[in-house]
Amino acid sequence: MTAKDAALRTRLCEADQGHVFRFYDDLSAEQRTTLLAQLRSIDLALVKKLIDRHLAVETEPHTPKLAPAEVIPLAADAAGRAEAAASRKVGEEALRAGRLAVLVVAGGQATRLGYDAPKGCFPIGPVSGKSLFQVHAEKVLALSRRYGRAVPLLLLVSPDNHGPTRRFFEQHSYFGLPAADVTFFEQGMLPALDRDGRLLLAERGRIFLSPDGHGGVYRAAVRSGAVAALRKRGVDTLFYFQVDNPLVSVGDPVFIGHHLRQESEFSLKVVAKRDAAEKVGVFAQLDGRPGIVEYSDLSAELREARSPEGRLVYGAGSIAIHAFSLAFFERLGQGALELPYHFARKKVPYIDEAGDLVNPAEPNGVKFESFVFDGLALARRTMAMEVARDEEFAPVKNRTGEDSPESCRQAWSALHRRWLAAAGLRLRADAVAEVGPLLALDAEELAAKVAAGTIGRAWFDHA
Ligand code: UD2
Repeated sequence: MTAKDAALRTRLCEADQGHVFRFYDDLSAEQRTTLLAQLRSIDLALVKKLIDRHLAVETEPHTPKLAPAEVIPLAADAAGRAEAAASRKVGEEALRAGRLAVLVVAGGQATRLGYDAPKGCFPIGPVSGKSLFQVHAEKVLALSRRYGRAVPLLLLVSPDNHGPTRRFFEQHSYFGLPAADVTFFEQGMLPALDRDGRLLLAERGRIFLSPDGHGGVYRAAVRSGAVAALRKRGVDTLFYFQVDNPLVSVGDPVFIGHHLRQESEFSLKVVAKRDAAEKVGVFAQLDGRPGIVEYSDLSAELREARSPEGRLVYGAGSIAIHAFSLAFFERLGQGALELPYHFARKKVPYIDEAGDLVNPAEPNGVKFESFVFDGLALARRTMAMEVARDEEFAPVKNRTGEDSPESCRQAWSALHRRWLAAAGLRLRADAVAEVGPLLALDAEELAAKVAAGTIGRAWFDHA
């Protein structure tokens, strides 16, 4: 052991974590290197804070006082449409000036979908079978062509899926994007702790670590140098979304325009919840600050509460599409503002004192995560805008049923059938539709291309 490693061991022993070296002498050289690297990556001061705040005292989680929050409604009337048009102009100017970058969070484990590769590799296009990554990348490419400026694409990955994600992009020549405009950066990992606050060993020479939640995106973006690189090329605004939603309108200029005109630091899109039980966080005022209350944290009474007109009082469902000012990202990522950690008790398989693997029947460990949306409470100004679910949100989360590949493809095909119909093209009643992003990013672009004869009617008029 080098002097540095010995010092690391001393620090761990002092933090009452010396047990992680119990099997050290029996490990191979390679296993020792892996274990030491893992241990070096663990922020012991943070672990101590998590123990002090969440384990040492049996506190009830704080239940914030809720009130509905202000949301820009769907632009249904003339005034709304005029505001949207004014914002579109501002958003388009920002795109033309190269001020926007796109950020996709793709570090999650896709457990519910039960898919082995990174979720972004999942084939989803209803006609083309394109992967989620391809659809997102092509939208970025189409955006850069439309506004005549390169749009950098950033992907948050985890140490576990970084390699396969990067390889997937390489194998597909970055889906037409310049490789220099695509950046992968890794989120942090956090250990799970047992009830006494001790690190759990997944193997004799390996600590159990899991991704630190999408709230880790701020720190990871700053630490990796990605934020500094964006600033250098003149980017000051980030468009953020989750890898699992192929309907996202990437870089939506109306949204970006509202965000910029309101001088918001953190903006979000919401949809009317499908029903009280839908598993999306709800945008609301929490203890007087804007925030999102996660579906699992909303009491049944508040979840079901309805206004006299019959609308859900807490019905502004977050679809995890955000805009950020880069300056806010920097402040959070540099640690000037601190996000809270959420914790969950889980069954974590571990190696016991005798060196045997135990598969616990009851939760034995606590996992910690931070959430990107907890940044809302820390932003100086925020903006929320309602959008139509059937135009912008069809996530792939579960294997079957709601929010599954099948429901996603159906929503996608239905949307693109409407685009085609609005452009005056007729499809057979049972035909599945998909308009590639490089052909058209929205209904207006499609209609304009059809009107200009760029897209032949002959393709379609065979009903
Ligand atoms: C998320 C939101 C929910 C709603 C919904 C919309 C949370 C806690 N809840 O629910 O309120 O907006 O999405 O679809 O976010 N990820 C990482 N690193 C991590 C964890 C997650 O990059 O450590 C990414 C993951 O790859 C995915 C996204 O974050 O793109 C969402 O993660 P999820 O699928 O766990 O969140 P979900 O569906 O429970």
